[in-house]
Amino acid sequence: VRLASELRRAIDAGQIELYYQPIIELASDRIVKAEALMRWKHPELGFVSPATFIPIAEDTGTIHDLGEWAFAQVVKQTGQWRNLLGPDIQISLNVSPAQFNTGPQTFQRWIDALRTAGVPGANLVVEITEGLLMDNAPGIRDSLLCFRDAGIGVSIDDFGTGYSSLSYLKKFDIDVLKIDQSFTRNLSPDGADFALCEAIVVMAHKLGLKVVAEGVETAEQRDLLCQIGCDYAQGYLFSRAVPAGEFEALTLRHT
Ligand code: G
Ligand code: G
Ligand code: MN
Ligand code: NA
Repeated sequence: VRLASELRRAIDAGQIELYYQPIIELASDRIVKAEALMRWKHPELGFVSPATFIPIAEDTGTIHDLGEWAFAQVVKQTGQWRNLLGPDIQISLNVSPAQFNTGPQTFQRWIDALRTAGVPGANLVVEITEGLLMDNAPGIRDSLLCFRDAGIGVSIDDFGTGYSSLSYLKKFDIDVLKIDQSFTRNLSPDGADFALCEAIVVMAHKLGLKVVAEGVETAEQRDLLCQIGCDYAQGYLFSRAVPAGEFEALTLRHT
């Protein structure tokens, strides 16, 4: 209860910050994208994990304010990074299922805001989870069409861990699959997870999708992912999520 009411004020109090975790293109070894991840610096509790406060925000409705705040930050930041890091930089933003409840109007507003800021849709990727696509609400389909028309990428987070069927891959216009860290963690050349990763990459490429492997922590995991043609990797091997200034410095140094 206490966290819930404090979270409502945390945005205005400047306690929420967006960190950015680099996403590396495996073929070129370059930082070409980043995932924006929220951090809450609580005055007494210290750092509160989004794994704790996002579910609270979803239950209490604060997710709408948090989501709008994060989007606005990302637009501003992406506009600056287009100039500084290159016009092809892509920033991905996690969007909760609850943010789809209001239908495509929310995202139509986002598209207007991008246009006003002079940031092309192609610089933004929306990360959603498989569960959202199992919901047959027509608003979801319309929202995804809205993203597609604006050139905004759509990425499936935690791919392979949900209870969903694969049929949504042909029903919706998806651009990227993010292989969940639970598959990446124990990659070994003769293990089941390696076979699963390879199958995901083959399937994705046949469907015209790109693949990001999450939770890449070792050079061996990276090499195995390269071997099966995985497109991108994200994880502690490259960097944790870092403040915007650090991401900028890291990217300028790395490329
Ligand atoms: O970084 P990590 O502890 O950084 O994040 C935990 C989870 O919290 C992520 O997997 C992600 O699903 C969620 N999360 C982080 N930032 C955001 C955000 O801005 N919006 C939403 N909806 N979820 C987020
Ligand atoms: O959006 P998503 O639910 O996938 O958030 C990714 C989560 O995974 C975040 O909490 C992030 O901090 C965490 N993470 C990112 N890279 C690594 C990694 O290499 N190893 C581990 N164990 N966790 C990671
Ligand atoms: Mn994510
Ligand atoms: Na994930």
